[in-house]
Amino acid sequence: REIAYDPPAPDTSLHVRAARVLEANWTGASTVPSRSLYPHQWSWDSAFIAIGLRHLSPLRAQTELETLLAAQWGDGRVPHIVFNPSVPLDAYFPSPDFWRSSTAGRAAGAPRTVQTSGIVQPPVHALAAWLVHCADPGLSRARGFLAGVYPRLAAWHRYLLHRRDLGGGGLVSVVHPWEQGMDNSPCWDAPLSRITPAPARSFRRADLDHGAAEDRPTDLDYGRYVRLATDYRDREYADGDGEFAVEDPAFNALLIASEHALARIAEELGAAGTARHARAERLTAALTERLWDPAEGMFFCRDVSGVRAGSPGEEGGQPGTAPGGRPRGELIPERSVSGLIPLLLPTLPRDIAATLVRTTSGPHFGLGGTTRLVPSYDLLGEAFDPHRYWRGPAWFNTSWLLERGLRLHGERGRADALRRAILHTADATDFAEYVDPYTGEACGATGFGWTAALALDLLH
Ligand code: 9WN
Repeated sequence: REIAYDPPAPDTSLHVRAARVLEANWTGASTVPSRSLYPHQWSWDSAFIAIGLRHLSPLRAQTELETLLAAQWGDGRVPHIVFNPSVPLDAYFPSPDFWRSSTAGRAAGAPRTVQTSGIVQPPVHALAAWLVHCADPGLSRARGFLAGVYPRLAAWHRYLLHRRDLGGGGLVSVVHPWEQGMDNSPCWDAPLSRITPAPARSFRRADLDHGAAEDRPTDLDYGRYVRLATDYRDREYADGDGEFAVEDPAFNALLIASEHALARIAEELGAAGTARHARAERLTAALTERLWDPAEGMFFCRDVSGVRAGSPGEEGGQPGTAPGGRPRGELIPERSVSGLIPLLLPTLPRDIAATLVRTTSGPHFGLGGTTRLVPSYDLLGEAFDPHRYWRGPAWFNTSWLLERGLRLHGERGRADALRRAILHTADATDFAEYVDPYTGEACGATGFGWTAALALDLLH
């Protein structure tokens, strides 16, 4: 006689489902952002993923960061993609044969054993390493985790501060929209318009095999991305001569947050963190000086393409400064979520933090009113499109960063509401890559790595 068997109800809590996404995207030494769209290791994705993974497996979280840092170049840059050699070349564009890291990157010290891209992404890594350590200090100490990653993280920050101060005013510039991570943000429209696109027939986009064309960057955008990356590669990834250089608020704010984290890591390792905290302070002052717009109540990008660092301003002014003491280059008048992210900085002047909170909930971003999560771009901006990638949709990493910022600056009610909205939307969309900021409708891939990881982090 058959025994009646009542299987237990499947455990489908958000926690369990997020853990399953991270399990499914784990490749053995790192996690892919998405099995379909992004089948390799991405730099800032890995940092966010490690922040969530630490709650499931501190060992895997440590490994995630160690794998990425093992692909670091001799000059200190951490590449934005580490390619998985077992994935077919045509699964993602641009593939290793485009970047040619082991040949074109030789002068900059690209590794010989792994293939990588030659550009970078926002430096969230020291912050992630510190948070991963804190999840299990015993395991971290036993494995010498921080001692192993510290010199690599220090070299990474050194690369950015020494080779990428292209505006000459102490901040780091990105040389490609992919570096900042918000690929087709309207902030890049003006500086990109000067770039002659590579002919459409010279490359084949793989993203359109998996993503809807109307949710992705356009072919014209891609032509320009390809041109910029090709030129950088053909200069053997030497910094300083490119046609595109922009100081971005989020990229620099993440560097500052990571520099504070690096100070803590140094202290944990028995060294002094004072000089690093002081450097983070100086960077915060430069960020405010160069990118804050008091009239608009937020930070903006500064286009420093063509401004040569180290060349004194006319009439012998300071590098990075025009006669009269004004910073050189122009602010780009587009409101991006990037301009709110400095809220995450602990020592931001109080009035600036308070203004940023107001801007976040005002008509341009609508948080707590018309929008569920923070849109990537100005709701009232001419280029706003609720579905097109970084031109309006809400993303989970930026909302997570703002949740931290709101909490840090004592905005508990708003932080709690944003936390609930992030968890609800991650749950309802099967961990979407990005969503319509008004309706929460899923766009792009589902089962997306950092969405699952950051939801997990907020559950703890
Ligand atoms: C180019 C992986 C990455 C993210 C970026 C996001 C997108 C790549 C692409 O995917 O960029 O790096 O092919 O569109 O814009 O932020 O890191 O998830």
